[in-house]
Amino acid sequence: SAAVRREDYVAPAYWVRTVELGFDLDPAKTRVVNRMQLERNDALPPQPLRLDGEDLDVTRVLVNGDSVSFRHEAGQLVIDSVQNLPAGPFTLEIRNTCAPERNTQLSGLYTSGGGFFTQCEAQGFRRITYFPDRPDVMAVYTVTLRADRVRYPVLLSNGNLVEQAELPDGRHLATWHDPFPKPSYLFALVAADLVAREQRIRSRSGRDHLLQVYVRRGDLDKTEHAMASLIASVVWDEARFGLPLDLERFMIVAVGDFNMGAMENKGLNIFNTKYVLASPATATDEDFAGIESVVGHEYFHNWTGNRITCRDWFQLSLKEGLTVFRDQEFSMDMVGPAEGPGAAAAATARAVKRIDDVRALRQVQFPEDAGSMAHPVRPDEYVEINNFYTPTVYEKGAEVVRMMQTLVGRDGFARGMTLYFERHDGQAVTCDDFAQAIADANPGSALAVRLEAFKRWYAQAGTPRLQARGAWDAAAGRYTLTLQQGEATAAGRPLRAPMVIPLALGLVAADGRALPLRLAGEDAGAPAPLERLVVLDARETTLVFEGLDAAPVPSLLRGFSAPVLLDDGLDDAGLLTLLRHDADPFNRWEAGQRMALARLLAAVRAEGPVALTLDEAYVDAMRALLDDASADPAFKDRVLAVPASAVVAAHLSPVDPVRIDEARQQMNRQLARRLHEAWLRAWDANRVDGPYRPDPVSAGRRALAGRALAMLCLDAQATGDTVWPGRAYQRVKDADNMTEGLAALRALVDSHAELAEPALARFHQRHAHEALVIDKWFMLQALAPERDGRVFARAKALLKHPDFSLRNPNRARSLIEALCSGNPGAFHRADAAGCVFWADRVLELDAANPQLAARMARVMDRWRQLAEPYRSAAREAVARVAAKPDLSDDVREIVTRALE
Ligand code: HT7
Ligand code: ZN
Repeated sequence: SAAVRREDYVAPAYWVRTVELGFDLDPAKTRVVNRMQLERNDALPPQPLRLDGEDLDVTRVLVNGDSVSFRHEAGQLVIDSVQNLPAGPFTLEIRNTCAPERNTQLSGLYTSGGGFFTQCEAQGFRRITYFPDRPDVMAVYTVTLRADRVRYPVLLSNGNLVEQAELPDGRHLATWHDPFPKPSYLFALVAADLVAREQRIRSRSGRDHLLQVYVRRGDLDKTEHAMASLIASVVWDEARFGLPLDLERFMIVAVGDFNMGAMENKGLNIFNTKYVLASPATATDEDFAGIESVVGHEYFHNWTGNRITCRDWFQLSLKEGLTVFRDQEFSMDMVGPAEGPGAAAAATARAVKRIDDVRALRQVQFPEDAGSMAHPVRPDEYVEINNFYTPTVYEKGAEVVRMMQTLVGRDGFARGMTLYFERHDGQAVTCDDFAQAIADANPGSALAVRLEAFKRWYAQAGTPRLQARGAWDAAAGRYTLTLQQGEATAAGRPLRAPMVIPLALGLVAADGRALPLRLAGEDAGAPAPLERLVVLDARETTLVFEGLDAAPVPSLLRGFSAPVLLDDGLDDAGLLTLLRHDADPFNRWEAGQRMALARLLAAVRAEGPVALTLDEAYVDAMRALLDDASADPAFKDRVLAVPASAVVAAHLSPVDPVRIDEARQQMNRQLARRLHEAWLRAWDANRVDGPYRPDPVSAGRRALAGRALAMLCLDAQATGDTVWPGRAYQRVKDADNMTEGLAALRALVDSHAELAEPALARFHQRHAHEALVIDKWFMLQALAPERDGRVFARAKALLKHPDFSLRNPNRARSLIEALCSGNPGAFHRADAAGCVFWADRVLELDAANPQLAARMARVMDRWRQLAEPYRSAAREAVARVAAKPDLSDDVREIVTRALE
């Protein structure tokens, strides 16, 4: 289909005020009766009524009780006669059927594990019934579900349960009413054989609520953490933003077949099982953290997304960027407070959360911004909206909101949120409306005075580059810092105008002192701060600091205060100063990563075979940190992680993924060898005793112990030692929690130990009935560092494993996505076999589930930047996919953009 453009927005020609939906649920043929109260939008001239519909059979259309004629045009059902009706309300009744069991796209109404589930965002409601399926049409829904009582004992929809009854034919019914007007994408129903964990809570405001987490029988013991996360989310949103739960009942339902992580349907969130089910035996620390954050994210949407929704899909970041920001803040506050007592103690743990978020941004969003799918946070056009649920809209969008908070302060931002709800509660609005509310609540702030320029963050694609160079005048005690904005990374889309960049900075002396930041012209007698926020809004800014008694090392972009690529030109000496002394833990981590990156880049860029030799300065610095008993274990773990391939690739042109992988592996092997004694000490010092708890302190210790074990096994592979692989194998057998068991298995698999095979077999046997654990088993093998083509061959062979299925999105991702996008060193091959594998899978998937296929297709976004022979292999594979005549719009948009 043709592209939809943001500038073409027009308000809907008809409003839908109420919807009564009746469902006779049957997997083969579900009957839907859809009775709507409509009104013409009298701001527009009278025109035919157009309703979206996809893969439906319509049986009857009645207007005010009378049959009317209709036609089908471009995926819509068109009724011409209503334009002759008076502008007042009229009733439209549509009867149609759909086939849930044949719905392999998992969009609309589908079956999974013997139950019925829905997914309506972005445009799935039109696959259930005919409707103006756009977010600015908000209606009040009443839904009646009828289904077999034994097979589907639980019948759920949005809002409150108003009626339940037995029917004579072995069926039963339930009627639900949602008093809040909502867009169709927030509609949901579930009919299945489920059980629920329940919890009654009383909120701060004194209202009682029932919280429920529905899962399949047998999974109830894995719902405690999801429920605890939900309760914490309710408490946090009320405390931090004054936003209470507005429903008597809030339900979460887990389903095994799901295209994404979860969905915020009003009062009835539907979740991928991956983000609900957790027990110490089946879920890792990372899974526990993921559940907390996704449960929070969907819950927070109740205000930012549901109460105030998007006017059109170009505004997606209005709800997604803001809600990611909110879930990041929630997870960080759960680690420890930002202000008041306990804040100092929590600072490093909070920084680790920020480090993890920034790592994710750099690994997925920065590459997106530099590839064929680069788009602004508020895109200008799309063919298939599902392709724009991207790291740019989500994670970069969250950075944009974070910058707003940085510019107006935490309290100012909370005031802005309050104003946003005062102005827009119950409406469908735009990103501009949000930014305006935050600015208007903070008149005179750094945001308000530059609002128009700041909004370029919504409009311009690409990651801005920022260059910083300093000049030190020892005699005058003066340091001059010149900051220049460069072109953004987005291919063919130069940065059109300078961005507003909040730059948090400090100056650090070689002896570790934080130097006072007195700008030229400021009162020399007044105390100067040790950290400042400078707002850059020009192509070039010069800052002059005076009164310094020592040469400073600039610590810029503290806490990653803006999503830019910073080039500060620091050498090893400067980076070592920051690594050791910076008051900002984020920049300490950054300095360590920059040192590692410089070594990787040098090895990859050098002529001839990759030969990386780590120097004493770097090894000593890493050893000192690893042995520093006062340093936080999670922080050490993050500093000692070798930068990801995507992060290295961002600095290279062309990109040779195999050389990058080789350099990374060599670096890991040398860290394993040269820090052997320190890894032994880290292993001993970070054992976690007592029952498993997923708190950040014990998770940090487990992370570092797991890294130590991996390093010791890697080194054992080089020295022929059998003790450490033996210990790891024992752990796979004995560990009482998945974090430690999986880390041990990974240590064996990643080091290509002989014991890897029996360990994999044991692990599989032990967890054969836990789908989410078997996903990990597939993923771990697909992500192993390549050696002589063995990892690729294994991944290919795993396609034929009886547990593998392309139909289940989690399983497909665990093997295909892990190999193709998570393991560039194994995927890119001189014989092009990886690209052939990719094209075959994308085509196979596209026939069943285009949304998922399109996500897999994104692997090739940056094929143009690849070095030969990988580039030609990739181009050929993309062209082969593009040449398929009946390709979905989803995949076609991705591959067409890749070839443009
Ligand atoms: N708002 C949701 C986004 C979404 C989605 C979820 C599940 C399956 C398909 C989907 N398409 C879009 C999830 C969120 O961001 O909270
Ligand atoms: Zn979301």
